[in-house]
Amino acid sequence: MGEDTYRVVIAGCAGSGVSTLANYLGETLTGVEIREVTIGIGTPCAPVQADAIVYVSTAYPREEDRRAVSGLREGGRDGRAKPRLLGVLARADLLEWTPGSPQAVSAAAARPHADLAGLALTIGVVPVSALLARASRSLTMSDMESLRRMASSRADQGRARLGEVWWYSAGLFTERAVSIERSQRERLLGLLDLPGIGLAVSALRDSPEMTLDEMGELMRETSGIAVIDTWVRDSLWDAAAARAGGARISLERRIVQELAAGRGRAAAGIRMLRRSALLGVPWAAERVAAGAITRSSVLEWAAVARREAASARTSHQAHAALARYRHLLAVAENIMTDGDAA
Ligand SMILES: Nc1nc2c(ncn2[C@@H]2O[C@H](COP(=O)(O)OP(=O)(O)OP(=O)(O)O)[C@@H](O)[C@H]2O)c(=O)[nH]1
Ligand SMILES: [Mg+2]
Repeated sequence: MGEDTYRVVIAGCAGSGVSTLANYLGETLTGVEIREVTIGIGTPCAPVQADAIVYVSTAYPREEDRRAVSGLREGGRDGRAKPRLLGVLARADLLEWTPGSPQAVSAAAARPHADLAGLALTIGVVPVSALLARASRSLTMSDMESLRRMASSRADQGRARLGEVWWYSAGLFTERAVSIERSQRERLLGLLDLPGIGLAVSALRDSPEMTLDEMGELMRETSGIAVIDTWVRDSLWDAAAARAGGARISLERRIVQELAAGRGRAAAGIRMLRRSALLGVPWAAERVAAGAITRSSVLEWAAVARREAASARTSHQAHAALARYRHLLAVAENIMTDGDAA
């Protein structure tokens, strides 16, 4: 793995939901290699090199899951710090869902299952529906049109919100939900699965005016994916900062040597150091921050990073925090210069 490559590994047993989550991350993260690792039953997990690892668990982790997690914990990145490791309880939309029930699905409802899986695996586990997270980005106007047609087919009957027989299985849905084309039934099942379609139709029965954007937002909210988005970007940001911290220390050492040997051109060296302070990664904190970025907010983050550098317990953490601090100072300086120029 090269200096400029960042890698996130999505690991889990076959069929656990690895590819759906990996595809979501591949679609939403730029400049990162997403690698899937399938854990075999009975074979030890080979060490992986990554900046962050997401372990996809089922509700009841088995022996091979436990073995894989402890193997992955030992992994490193070219002898650097250990990658961060987070557990995900996949297909969380299905866990508390009962076919035919009017109860709304949500990944959050699977929280107790995730906690139990976390206890078994001895890592933090968050419930996520990667399927609904992907759907939130790929639903189209014609999907909305189909969902609307299904919602309006019984809107006037005043019975249970999802009382039709086809809510009991994907097979029944494919055969019986005839208010929309068969190809659309199949597409919706692939995109949302039955719980997701039920959620969308219920929402439209409650709020017929709902827009495509609002539906996307509902799916994203229900999917619980925001926790993963934040965690992955934070992990990458830390990895980028630690690398930059290491690189900068060798640059500083070189400049000091040059100066000591009387060959130094201090001004050029300092310019180089200042330029190297900026981390050009898309997941840098100030790029993903919500709201306006002002010089004072950036300086506040810098102060936090400085405190973290002072209280770091490992040299890896110290390098990362110091690099974050310098990056944020450079960002603040840029904001100031841009402001002066305006
Ligand atoms: N309802 C629901 N289904 C999901 C979710 N994630 C994955 N699935 C479905 O579960 C099945 C397996 O998902 P994959 O993501 O392909 O799992 P995998 O671990 O890559 O599986 P293999 O490559 O076959 O080992 C597919 O039919 C997916 O559509 C989810 O969040 N919710
Ligand atoms: Mg797969």
